[in-house]
Amino acid sequence: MAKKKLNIGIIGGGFMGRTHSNAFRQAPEFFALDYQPVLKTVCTRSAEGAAKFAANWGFESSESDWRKVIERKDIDLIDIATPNDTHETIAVAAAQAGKMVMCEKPLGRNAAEAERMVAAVEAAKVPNMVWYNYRRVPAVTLAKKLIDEGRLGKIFHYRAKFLQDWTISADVPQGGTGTWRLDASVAGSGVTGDLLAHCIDTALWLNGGIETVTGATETFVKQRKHATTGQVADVKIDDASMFLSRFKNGSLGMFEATRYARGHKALYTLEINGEKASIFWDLHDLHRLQWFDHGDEGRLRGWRSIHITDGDHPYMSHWWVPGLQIGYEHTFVHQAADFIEGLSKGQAAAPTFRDALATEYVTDAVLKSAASKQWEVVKG
Ligand code: NAI
Ligand code: SOE
Repeated sequence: MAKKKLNIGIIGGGFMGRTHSNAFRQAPEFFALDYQPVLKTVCTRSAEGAAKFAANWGFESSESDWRKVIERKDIDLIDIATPNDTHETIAVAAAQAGKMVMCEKPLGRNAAEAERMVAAVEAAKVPNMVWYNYRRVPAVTLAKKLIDEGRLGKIFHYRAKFLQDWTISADVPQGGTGTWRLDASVAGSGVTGDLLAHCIDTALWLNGGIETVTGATETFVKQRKHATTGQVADVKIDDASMFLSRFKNGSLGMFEATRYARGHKALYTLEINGEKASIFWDLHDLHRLQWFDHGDEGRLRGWRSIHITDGDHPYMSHWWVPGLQIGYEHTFVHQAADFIEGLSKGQAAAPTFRDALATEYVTDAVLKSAASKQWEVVKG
């Protein structure tokens, strides 16, 4: 029987436009899906760039005005892979047009934008999802299963950091491709929304809600040239951000993100310490889950390095033979496949827009606390 078609319009043809295009191409090859994703159109700011991207990735057409994509009757799903300042407008318009919506993280530049996005998709009752892809690293998904099985027991500590070093030079501009992340009007915030948001999403998923936070941020380079105006302007994003938190389950959290950790390009690590066991994971070694089980026989007790390559591990039976690895791009393939499976089952795949709003409440509270120098209560 012919599969139902899922006609996709991707808005944005940069870094994430590529990971998403690859994901929708790969997902039906490796997962048994009821829907066949069809790359109908891609939209970027430049018509020439969009046409080139479309030819490269096998899209049927290209556009340079996202509104035209939303108006098209032959598009079922709008996938937003553009900078943060565009997420709300595109998502709300897409939902109001009755399209399914997938959106890159952070959902909005702040919780107020994200709330309006949640309201729009929920009013329209359209399937929706946010690309917090690190949940779908098989080792991280295994961590979730082990926690849910109660193998860690009561959780005491959650520790996460996301370290980079690409903005140390004062010559890096604000605004422009990639460097839009340094322009607060586009990004919303700095590393809080860009990097800590990933750590928070995973933490909320693995360890439940956060009640209160106390944070500190710093902007090390105070002025930078703006790529579009050519003028030197104050930098309004946070270059580094860290916070302590109290989770609803009684555990304590410690989080850090920076773009000033010389030598680190994307060091995302998390560690969870429970009464019975501990877990450690590192994005640079993404197919290993470090596991310490206090229930092991004393003589043999120690940190185990679980190599996530076996068919028993989450997602791995869909890939190669045991012993062989997968990587970063597969997290997006898993997310696309889960979204499509969710459509078949009539069940929303997480994180939905509402799930991602919880992350925005935490990032807003962190920034509020950095300004007030007080503990702040997280909304929600
Ligand atoms: P990028 O700068 O590489 O690409 C942005 C693309 O959006 C470009 O093709 C540009 O032409 C297009 N664009 C911008 N404004 C547009 C408009 N008004 N209409 C149509 N197209 C427009 O950006 P990147 O790195 O792909 O980031 C996009 C989003 O993905 C951001 O929200 C970012 O936070 C998120 N992201 C998420 C990652 C993850 O780990 N899940 C990794 C990297 C980015
Ligand atoms: C920034 O360099 C960045 O690309 C973030 O925008 C992503 O969300 C993160 O996954 C990797 O780093």
